[in-house]
Amino acid sequence: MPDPTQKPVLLTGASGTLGTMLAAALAAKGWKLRLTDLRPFPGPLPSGTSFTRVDLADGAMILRLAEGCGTILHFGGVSVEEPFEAVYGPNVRGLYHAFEAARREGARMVYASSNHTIGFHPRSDVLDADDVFRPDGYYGLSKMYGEGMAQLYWDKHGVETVSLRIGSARAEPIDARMLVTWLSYPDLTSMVERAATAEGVGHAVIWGVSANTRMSWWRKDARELIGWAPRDDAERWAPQLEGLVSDHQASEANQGGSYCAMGYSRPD
Ligand code: 15L
Repeated sequence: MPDPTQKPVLLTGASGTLGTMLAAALAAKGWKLRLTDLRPFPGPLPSGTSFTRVDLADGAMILRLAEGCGTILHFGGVSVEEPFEAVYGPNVRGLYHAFEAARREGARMVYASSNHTIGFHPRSDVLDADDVFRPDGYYGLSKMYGEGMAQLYWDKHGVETVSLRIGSARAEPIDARMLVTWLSYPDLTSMVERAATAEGVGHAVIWGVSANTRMSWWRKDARELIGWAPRDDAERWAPQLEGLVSDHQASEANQGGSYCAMGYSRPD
């Protein structure tokens, strides 16, 4: 794989919470980062990086920005549940622009997918990464489409992608569900590093979750293939978070939590 300290890496969604964190962490490791987002970058740019403000809707600009890149970290687009029309442009059309750029450059793609692709699985299910999708909203559905796009671009064009099915990536967990789903920033960073640099991944899917004591929902994935092992554990927050649950049945019964309850109208 191209060395990210030698060959430029495009990071979409660079102004978001995860993008900002990754920009700083990867720049500190000497990665040659080209940052992009629709929104301005919040704060000073990490040293050695450049930033270009671009809408993912602008396919020509995305292609131009990706010129010469060996890796694309695709963290751009809508990152929470929103109405269909709001999700569609960035997460389907914009996604296509990012994958087309990867195809044109022969670049490795690291794709920020989400646990909301499988959110309607009950919490009693133990899932492997190739188990059936059960999206819990339009956002999760778009991430499922993204994983499908990754598979298509591998099978048809030989573009390699690691899809990171991220749980709850935050500085700290904030409710009882996140004692299971939390992904620490250091674990996210090491996962992105391995996903960008591991050889021979084809299209690989990884559960993006820390080594949480309570992580009993997600099992087999391609972590050994990319050589990634998380280290952090949400358990130290258990005393204050255990009781922090919602009063919505669909939210507490299913892995996607509150996303399952949004707009819920099933007459149970
Ligand atoms: C996600 O995919 C979202 O981007 C994030 O905002 C959280 O809601 C997270 O999932 C989660 O499931 O906790």
